[in-house]
Amino acid sequence: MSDPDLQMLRSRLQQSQDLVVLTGAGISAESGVPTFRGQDGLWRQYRAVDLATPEAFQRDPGLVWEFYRWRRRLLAPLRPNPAHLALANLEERRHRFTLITQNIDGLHTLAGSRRIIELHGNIWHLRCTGCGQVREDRRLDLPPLPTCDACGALWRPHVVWFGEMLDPAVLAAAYAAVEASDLMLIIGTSGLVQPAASLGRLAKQRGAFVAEINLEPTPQTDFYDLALQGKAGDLVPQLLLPAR
Ligand code: BV8
Ligand code: ZN
Repeated sequence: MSDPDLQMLRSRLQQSQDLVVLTGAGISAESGVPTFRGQDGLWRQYRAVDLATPEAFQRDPGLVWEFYRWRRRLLAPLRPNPAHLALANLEERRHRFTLITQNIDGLHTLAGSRRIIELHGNIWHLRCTGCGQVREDRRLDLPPLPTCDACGALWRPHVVWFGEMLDPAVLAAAYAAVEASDLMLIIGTSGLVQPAASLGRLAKQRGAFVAEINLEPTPQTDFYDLALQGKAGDLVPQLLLPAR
């Protein structure tokens, strides 16, 4: 990535009116969170795409809870990295900015971001399969099959599994932000999971300038205006933080 690209994108950011940012697992990689498809990929150990499904939970809720308890324990000591922090800092300076994330790790919230659309939910939130109540629960010693104290039914992670619809209100908010944007940054996502992967093209169709930040090209790169190759922890602060 040439510096002129970075400078050009920095000035576009300063001129833009409505910014939307979409993040994926790559923005949390430098915090120590395993990505889904990397060498230490989450899918490797667990074939997570077979476990993050309603069928797997129906078939063996204990195994699915074992997977999520393992991920919660892994995430608990991890902290936001400079990319998360730069986005939180930007939110303080820009009100017409929407952060959309595919990540369920909660690191954007920990970094201080408040206006976040969590497309796939949050691993620290539980939802009751009986009465539907949702609550935040950060305990690392959840029982093997946690049950709701109100109705006795099983809790499940309040995340969107493969084959499940996204919350329509969440999705509508994401579409609205993308359709209103004149600039979209897509950071650290392989662009393989739908419907998140189509948001960049939607922004492009609506006339926004779309830039991707990733270690490498993705199947979506050719549809975008610019691809900056490098680590999110390096590039995002250089892009977003006010010139010193
Ligand atoms: C839906 C929460 C309608 C759970 C997640 C067949 C049957 C059923 C469904 C489908 C099907 N075929 C297709 C589908 C649709 C399916 C889908 O897209 N499947 C894929 C696998 C093809 N989608 C769904 O099911 C969605 N719902 O469509 O509903 C419907 C209903 C019924 C039937 C059909 C359709 C729901 C999808 C949500 C799934 N839940 N997460 C949990 O995590 O436990 S998805 C999960 O995986 C993440 O949230 C994220 O979205 C995705 C992983 O992608 P990335 O974030 O991009 O991470 P990845 O590791 O892939 O890439 C990391 C990137 O970062 C890489 O590019 C790397 O180069 C880069 N990187 C690494 N380090 C750095 C970096 N970049 C910068 N700096 C670094 N340091
Ligand atoms: Zn309940």
